[in-house]
Amino acid sequence: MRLFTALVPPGEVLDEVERAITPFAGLAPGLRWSDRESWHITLAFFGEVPDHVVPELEVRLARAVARHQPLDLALSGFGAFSSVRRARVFWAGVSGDPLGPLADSVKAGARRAGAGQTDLKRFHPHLTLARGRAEQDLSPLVEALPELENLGWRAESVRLVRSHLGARVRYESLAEWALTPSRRG
Ligand code: 2AM
Repeated sequence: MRLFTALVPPGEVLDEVERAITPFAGLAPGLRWSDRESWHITLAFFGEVPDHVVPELEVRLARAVARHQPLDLALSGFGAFSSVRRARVFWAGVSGDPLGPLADSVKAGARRAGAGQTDLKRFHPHLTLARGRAEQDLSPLVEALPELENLGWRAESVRLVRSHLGARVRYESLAEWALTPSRRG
Protein backbone atom coordinates (compact mmCIF):
# COMPACT_ATOMS: atom_id res chain seq x y z
CA MET A 1 0.00 0.00 0.00
CA ARG A 2 1.08 3.56 -0.67
CA LEU A 3 2.10 5.20 2.62
CA PHE A 4 3.52 8.39 4.04
CA THR A 5 3.80 10.14 7.40
CA ALA A 6 2.38 13.58 7.96
CA LEU A 7 1.59 16.34 10.42
CA VAL A 8 -1.91 17.77 10.27
CA PRO A 9 -2.40 21.33 11.56
CA PRO A 10 -5.47 21.99 13.74
CA GLY A 11 -8.77 22.92 12.10
CA GLU A 12 -8.56 26.60 13.18
CA VAL A 13 -5.26 26.99 11.34
CA LEU A 14 -6.65 25.35 8.22
CA ASP A 15 -9.77 27.56 8.46
CA GLU A 16 -7.55 30.65 8.34
CA VAL A 17 -5.68 29.40 5.29
CA GLU A 18 -8.93 28.61 3.55
CA ARG A 19 -10.29 32.07 4.37
CA ALA A 20 -7.11 33.67 3.04
CA ILE A 21 -7.01 31.86 -0.30
CA THR A 22 -10.67 31.42 -1.28
CA PRO A 23 -11.25 34.97 -2.59
CA PHE A 24 -8.16 34.70 -4.82
CA ALA A 25 -8.55 31.20 -6.24
CA GLY A 26 -9.88 32.61 -9.52
CA LEU A 27 -6.49 34.21 -10.22
CA ALA A 28 -5.09 30.79 -11.10
CA PRO A 29 -7.72 29.05 -13.22
CA GLY A 30 -5.33 26.24 -14.19
CA LEU A 31 -5.00 24.99 -10.63
CA ARG A 32 -6.90 22.09 -9.15
CA TRP A 33 -7.42 22.78 -5.44
CA SER A 34 -7.10 19.90 -3.03
CA ASP A 35 -9.88 19.16 -0.58
CA ARG A 36 -9.40 20.88 2.71
CA GLU A 37 -9.84 17.53 4.61
CA SER A 38 -6.77 16.23 2.80
CA TRP A 39 -4.39 19.06 3.73
CA HIS A 40 -1.25 17.87 5.50
CA ILE A 41 2.49 18.41 5.80
CA THR A 42 4.37 15.35 4.60
CA LEU A 43 7.28 14.29 6.80
CA ALA A 44 8.36 11.28 4.77
CA PHE A 45 6.90 9.58 1.71
CA PHE A 46 7.44 5.80 1.52
CA GLY A 47 5.72 4.93 -1.75
CA GLU A 48 4.46 1.35 -2.10
CA VAL A 49 5.07 -0.66 1.06
CA PRO A 50 4.40 -4.44 1.02
CA ASP A 51 1.56 -5.40 3.39
CA HIS A 52 3.78 -7.76 5.40
CA VAL A 53 6.14 -4.86 6.24
CA VAL A 54 3.42 -2.62 7.70
CA PRO A 55 3.30 -4.06 11.28
CA GLU A 56 7.08 -3.66 11.71
CA LEU A 57 6.91 -0.23 10.06
CA GLU A 58 4.34 0.86 12.63
CA VAL A 59 6.53 -0.34 15.52
CA ARG A 60 9.58 1.50 14.16
CA LEU A 61 7.66 4.69 13.43
CA ALA A 62 6.07 4.73 16.89
CA ARG A 63 9.54 4.44 18.41
CA ALA A 64 11.01 7.15 16.17
CA VAL A 65 8.19 9.60 16.89
CA ALA A 66 8.35 9.03 20.66
CA ARG A 67 12.00 10.11 20.68
CA HIS A 68 11.06 13.65 19.60
CA GLN A 69 9.38 16.55 21.36
CA PRO A 70 6.30 18.46 20.21
CA LEU A 71 7.17 21.16 17.69
CA ASP A 72 6.08 24.79 17.58
CA LEU A 73 5.21 25.42 13.96
CA ALA A 74 3.49 28.04 11.85
CA LEU A 75 2.22 28.30 8.31
CA SER A 76 3.85 31.30 6.76
CA GLY A 77 3.89 32.46 3.19
CA PHE A 78 2.93 30.82 -0.08
CA GLY A 79 5.18 29.34 -2.70
CA ALA A 80 5.33 26.81 -5.49
CA PHE A 81 7.35 23.92 -6.92
CA SER A 82 9.46 24.22 -8.87
CA SER A 83 9.07 28.00 -8.63
CA VAL A 84 6.26 30.56 -8.55
CA ARG A 85 6.84 31.36 -12.25
CA ARG A 86 6.98 27.72 -13.29
CA ALA A 87 4.53 26.19 -10.86
CA ARG A 88 2.93 22.77 -10.74
CA VAL A 89 2.42 22.56 -6.98
CA PHE A 90 1.14 25.50 -4.97
CA TRP A 91 1.76 25.39 -1.23
CA ALA A 92 1.80 27.17 2.14
CA GLY A 93 5.24 27.17 3.75
CA VAL A 94 6.07 25.88 7.22
CA SER A 95 8.26 27.77 9.69
CA GLY A 96 9.23 27.34 13.34
CA ASP A 97 11.04 24.41 14.91
CA PRO A 98 13.02 22.42 12.35
CA LEU A 99 11.25 19.33 11.05
CA GLY A 100 14.37 17.74 9.59
CA PRO A 101 15.47 15.73 12.65
CA LEU A 102 12.00 14.19 13.11
CA ALA A 103 11.74 13.45 9.37
CA ASP A 104 15.19 11.83 9.42
CA SER A 105 14.28 9.59 12.37
CA VAL A 106 11.05 8.53 10.71
CA LYS A 107 12.87 7.71 7.46
CA ALA A 108 15.56 5.76 9.31
CA GLY A 109 12.89 3.76 11.17
CA ALA A 110 11.14 3.01 7.89
CA ARG A 111 14.37 1.83 6.27
CA ARG A 112 15.02 -0.52 9.19
CA ALA A 113 11.51 -1.92 8.83
CA GLY A 114 12.19 -2.64 5.16
CA ALA A 115 10.07 0.13 3.68
CA GLY A 116 12.93 0.96 1.38
CA GLN A 117 11.70 3.61 -0.96
CA THR A 118 11.71 7.01 0.62
CA ASP A 119 11.67 10.40 -1.00
CA LEU A 120 15.15 11.39 -2.09
CA LYS A 121 14.32 14.99 -2.90
CA ARG A 122 15.62 17.67 -0.54
CA PHE A 123 13.13 17.99 2.33
CA HIS A 124 11.18 21.21 2.04
CA PRO A 125 8.24 21.14 4.47
CA HIS A 126 5.06 22.46 2.86
CA LEU A 127 1.31 22.04 2.82
CA THR A 128 0.11 21.47 -0.74
CA LEU A 129 -3.00 23.49 -1.56
CA ALA A 130 -3.34 22.96 -5.30
CA ARG A 131 -1.72 21.32 -8.29
CA GLY A 132 -1.62 22.19 -11.97
CA ARG A 133 -1.43 19.82 -14.92
CA ALA A 134 1.02 22.09 -16.69
CA GLU A 135 3.56 24.58 -15.43
CA GLN A 136 2.09 28.03 -14.96
CA ASP A 137 3.08 31.43 -13.67
CA LEU A 138 1.45 31.91 -10.26
CA SER A 139 2.88 35.38 -9.63
CA PRO A 140 -0.54 37.11 -9.90
CA LEU A 141 -1.97 34.78 -7.27
CA VAL A 142 1.03 34.88 -4.93
CA GLU A 143 1.29 38.68 -5.13
CA ALA A 144 -2.43 39.14 -4.40
CA LEU A 145 -2.61 36.82 -1.41
CA PRO A 146 -2.56 38.36 2.07
CA GLU A 147 0.11 37.52 4.63
CA LEU A 148 -0.78 34.55 6.79
CA GLU A 149 -0.84 35.87 10.34
CA ASN A 150 -0.74 34.13 13.71
CA LEU A 151 -0.99 30.74 12.15
CA GLY A 152 1.03 28.95 14.77
CA TRP A 153 0.30 25.72 16.59
CA ARG A 154 2.05 23.03 18.58
CA ALA A 155 2.37 19.81 16.60
CA GLU A 156 1.91 17.01 19.11
CA SER A 157 1.57 13.93 16.95
CA VAL A 158 2.53 12.28 13.68
CA ARG A 159 0.18 10.29 11.46
CA LEU A 160 0.75 7.34 9.21
CA VAL A 161 -1.42 7.89 6.16
CA ARG A 162 -2.45 5.61 3.31
CA SER A 163 -2.96 7.18 -0.06
CA HIS A 164 -5.68 5.68 -2.30
CA LEU A 165 -5.03 6.78 -5.84
CA GLY A 166 -7.96 7.41 -8.17
CA ALA A 167 -9.75 10.16 -10.04
CA ARG A 168 -9.55 12.02 -6.76
CA VAL A 169 -6.84 10.87 -4.33
CA ARG A 170 -8.16 9.83 -0.92
CA TYR A 171 -6.13 9.73 2.28
CA GLU A 172 -6.82 7.31 5.12
CA SER A 173 -5.21 7.81 8.50
CA LEU A 174 -3.92 4.41 9.73
CA ALA A 175 -2.19 5.35 12.99
CA GLU A 176 -1.21 8.38 15.03
CA TRP A 177 1.63 8.62 17.55
CA ALA A 178 2.24 11.35 20.11
CA LEU A 179 5.50 13.25 20.26
CA THR A 180 6.96 13.14 23.78
CA PRO A 181 6.90 16.39 25.77
CA SER A 182 10.15 17.24 27.50
CA ARG A 183 10.15 16.32 31.21
CA ARG A 184 11.53 19.74 32.05
CA GLY A 185 8.48 21.27 30.32
P1 2AM B 1 3.10 16.99 -2.22
O1 2AM B 1 2.11 17.51 -1.23
O2 2AM B 1 4.19 17.93 -2.48
O3 2AM B 1 2.45 16.47 -3.47
C1 2AM B 1 1.12 12.00 -0.57
O4 2AM B 1 1.36 11.84 -1.92
C2 2AM B 1 2.04 13.02 0.02
O5 2AM B 1 3.40 12.61 -0.10
C3 2AM B 1 1.95 14.39 -0.63
O6 2AM B 1 1.97 15.37 0.38
C4 2AM B 1 3.19 14.48 -1.46
O7 2AM B 1 3.78 15.73 -1.53
C5 2AM B 1 4.15 13.61 -0.71
N1 2AM B 1 5.19 13.07 -1.57
C6 2AM B 1 6.52 13.22 -1.40
N2 2AM B 1 7.19 12.58 -2.35
C7 2AM B 1 6.29 12.03 -3.17
C8 2AM B 1 6.39 11.25 -4.35
N3 2AM B 1 7.56 10.88 -4.86
N4 2AM B 1 5.24 10.87 -4.95
C9 2AM B 1 4.05 11.23 -4.44
N5 2AM B 1 3.89 11.96 -3.33
C10 2AM B 1 4.99 12.35 -2.68
